[in-house]
This record gives sequence, C-alpha cells and structure tokens, in this order.
Amino acid sequence: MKIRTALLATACAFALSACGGDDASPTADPAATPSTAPAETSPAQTPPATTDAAPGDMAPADTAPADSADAAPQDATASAGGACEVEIEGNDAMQFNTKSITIPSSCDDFTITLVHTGTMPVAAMGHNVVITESGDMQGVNADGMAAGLEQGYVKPDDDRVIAKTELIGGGETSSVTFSTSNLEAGGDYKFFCSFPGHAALMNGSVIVE
Ligand SMILES: [Cu+2]
Repeated sequence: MKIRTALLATACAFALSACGGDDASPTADPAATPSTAPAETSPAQTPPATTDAAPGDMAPADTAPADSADAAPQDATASAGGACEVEIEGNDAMQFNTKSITIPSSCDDFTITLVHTGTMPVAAMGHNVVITESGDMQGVNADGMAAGLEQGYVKPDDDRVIAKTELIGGGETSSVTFSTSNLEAGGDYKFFCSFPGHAALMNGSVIVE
C-alpha cells in the first residue's frame, strides 16, 4: 500500500512536472493525498458494496428474466404486426431464445440480427442463423458440416440457402438483410444453426404471412 502510494505519488509528480512546470509541485501533493484516501476507503467499501450488490442484483435479476420473458412474446407479436426485422439470441447452452420467426409478406426486405450472448469462442460454440425450406434443412446442414469452420459451416453458393448470418462466437453479433421475394406466404421454412450438432436443438419455424 505505502509503496504503491509512493509510486503513484512519484508517478503523478513526475507526470505533472513533465507537463506543468512550477504548478506541478503544489498540484502533485493534493493530488496524491485524495488519491490515497479513496484508495483506502474503496477496499473497505468494496466488501459491503459487493455483498449489497449480490442480493441487490439477485432481485433485479429475478425480475429481469421475467421482463425479458415477457418481452420475447411481445417482440414476436411486434414482428407479426409488421416489423421487418427480428433479433435472435444464441447462448453457450446451444439454444436460440425463440422457436419461430414471423416474416410479414408486406416486408420487401427482412433483417435478422443474431446476438451470441455467451462467451465461448466460435470454434467451440459458434452460432449462425440459416434459413432454408424445411425439406432442405438436413441437406444444407450436412453439406455445411462438410464445408467446415472456415466456410462458417455453410457450403459456399448453396442455392438452397435463402439467408444466412455469419458464424459468430460469444459476445459477437451478426446481421443479415435479405429479399423476401423468394419466400411464399404460407410456405414451409426453417431457421437453424449449422454448427455441427447444433441444428437438432437450435432450429425453429419461419412463418411467412
Ligand atoms: Cu450453434
């Protein structure tokens, strides 16, 4: 503590003297004193602050999922109401946060934004969103696996792919905007993640209405 403070003070004094000339010395002392005081109080405050924060976080955290759980259907409803975009979350547990996407036929273009809310790297828990006709899902998925990680687990120039995001890892986001002209209202479409082994859990319906 004392050594760090001394070093800090020296560093401050040095920095200030380098910048400030005569004003440096008077400024450096007051600067060092307050910086020491908070440094000593903050460790003391940290344990109670953390302890307070933990239960404090728990309460909001409990309500937050409830809110977001409420929000998800609302988003779906909003999408059904005409929004030409949707946000989908993928996590480290190999899950999307929705089982269906609704694309209004009134949209010329539709945008899907994938947010990977996890922390795992793309090579271990990569996610994308691929849209195909339902009957093409298995074939596209198998060919994607064969194409490999470098191709984002989607075969290049695959005509069966109606839209796809990039393959992303934890903390990343990828958006794709595509024309709805190739989609038929009432058609049978799926969205899924083509990372090997993920599509079984990470898939859902694309409803065009
Ligand atoms: Cu995935």
